Amino acid sequence: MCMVTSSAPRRALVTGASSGIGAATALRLTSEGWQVFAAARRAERLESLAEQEGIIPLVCDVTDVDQVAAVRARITEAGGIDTLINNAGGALGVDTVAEGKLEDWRWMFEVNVLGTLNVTQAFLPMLRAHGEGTVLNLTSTAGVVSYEGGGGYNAAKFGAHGMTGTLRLEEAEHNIRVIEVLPGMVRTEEFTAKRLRGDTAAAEKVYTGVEKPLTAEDIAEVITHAVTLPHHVNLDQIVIRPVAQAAQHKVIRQG
Ligand code: 8X3
Repeated sequence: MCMVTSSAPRRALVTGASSGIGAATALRLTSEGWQVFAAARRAERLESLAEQEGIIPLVCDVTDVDQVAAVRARITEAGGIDTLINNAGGALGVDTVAEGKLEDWRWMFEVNVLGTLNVTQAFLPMLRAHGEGTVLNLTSTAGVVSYEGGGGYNAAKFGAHGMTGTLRLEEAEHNIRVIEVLPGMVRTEEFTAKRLRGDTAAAEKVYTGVEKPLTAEDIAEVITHAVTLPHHVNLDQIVIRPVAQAAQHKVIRQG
């Protein structure tokens, strides 16, 4: 078993790194001296990220077993990682359960649950061998509180939340720290627009009058803090909301 020394540079894989929280996290970690493997499906969006020193872009769909195996081979060659940040995920639709579309639910389960499983399984042996591994899963407040129209996203994030708890119990004996970050209302370029199928006007309304929704950079700062703490310190569940969102159903709007 290879133990880290305090002078060793930290190395992470961040999935879903081409935009939003993933991109902000990759940038923030590299600004703190980390080497970051930034994985995402869209090569063209990774290009600008790759201009930052310390970021190695890797094109990868987290739901594809062969692509994840290829990424693991590249990362193994390049010296491995000590930290896995499972950020890839997303929501599709705001239908009621009665009206929900099976294909939307399938996509949400694929990316939020099975993608996380796929990447985690691929990298656990490396993290175990490292001796002081960290897995950080980005779930959501939607993974612990249901809301109308949450449907498939609630179900998928509850799934990811459950899996994260199980992983923590199972991997503690391998000295792997498992952190769950559960953001509430975060305004990013893509999350709500994608969920509302490109209806940017409707997406804009979600944030109307909300003073200071969280930003991707806010979440990246919290993630960086959590993974930079001494390894024996596990912030096992971090719920983050803007002050204006006192609870899932209580959002303060001005005007
Ligand atoms: C996003 C939080 O409240 O839109 O993960 O479901 S919410």
